[in-house]
Amino acid sequence: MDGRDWGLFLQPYEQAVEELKVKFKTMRTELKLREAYAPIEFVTGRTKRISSILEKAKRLGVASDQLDTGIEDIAGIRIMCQFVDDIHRVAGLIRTRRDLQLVYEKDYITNYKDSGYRSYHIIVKYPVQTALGYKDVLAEIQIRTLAMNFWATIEHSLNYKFKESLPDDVRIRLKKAAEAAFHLDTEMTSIRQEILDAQTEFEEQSNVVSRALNGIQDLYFYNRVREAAQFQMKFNELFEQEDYPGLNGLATDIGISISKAKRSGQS
Ligand code: 0O2
Ligand code: 0O2
Repeated sequence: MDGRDWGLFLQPYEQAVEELKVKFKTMRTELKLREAYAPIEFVTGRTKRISSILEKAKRLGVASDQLDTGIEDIAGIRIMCQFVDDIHRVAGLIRTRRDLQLVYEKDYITNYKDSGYRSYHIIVKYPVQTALGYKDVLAEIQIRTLAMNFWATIEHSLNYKFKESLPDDVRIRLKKAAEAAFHLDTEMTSIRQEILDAQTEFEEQSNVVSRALNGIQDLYFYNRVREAAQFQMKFNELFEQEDYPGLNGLATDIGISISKAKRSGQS
């Protein structure tokens, strides 16, 4: 390991991180334009510190000439999402990309770590164009929610401070805090679902109202004045009672009357 030109060694990794950051930030911008909601909140990236590379190589028994295959997270990208569902959406989008190759995935959301750590990791092979030609580098993409990131950032800094010898009570409290962060994610997901359901219900209610009122209008057009007036009275009553299933039934009845009116108009 001695005498290695670290600047030269790290250069393709730095290039991979910069390029991947641009690509995922662009993915966020594009999805926001297309769908008004981006499953990506923000993207960060880093190359691993030399001391961390050496520590990890020692811990995993990776030889100094095998660092590029033995250490998978020298290039690291982090994608933060609002909701757990977004993580799976982003992972799906990464799987279909043609500018990188999937190596393997680690689902630390389902199989969270003993520490309480949760995130979805995807190891990819990414080709960078160097002055001397293409070079494949390994990169680790971590996808996590804002809550998972909040926990992991603080836990990482505490672990660093205590050099991995966290007092037991602190370890236990951190694990509990990880559960609390995940509970927050679950709660936010269910609140979001309720909002989406309320939006759908509101749209369905407005649709049923316009279906009934347009139908009544059509009956006047077919000169079914008495029928139209009766439907209008029934409509007013159901609308007053906010009886949407009733209004739905009424809209169907109105539709049947219109069909009959059309048929008798043709004969
Ligand atoms: P914007 O439009 O300013 O938000 P860089 O090379 O500066 O593009 P790098 O080196 O990854 O990116 O920087 P850093 O400091 O790691 O942060 C990356 C991006 O994530 C920055 O935005 C930060 O503003 C954003 N960011 C960091 N923490 C948070 C956070 O807690 N919430 C949100 N919403 N954003 C955060 P950009 O890329 O400079 O763009
Ligand atoms: P850095 O440079 O400080 O970000 P391992 O043998 O567990 O170290 P492995 O199997 O190679 O590692 O990779 P793993 O566990 O899939 O991913 C390692 C990275 O995931 C770590 O990078 C962290 O960024 C993150 N991570 C994994 N476990 C935890 C955890 O318990 N707490 C926090 N805060 N982050 C975790 P490094 O090695 O810390 O490097």
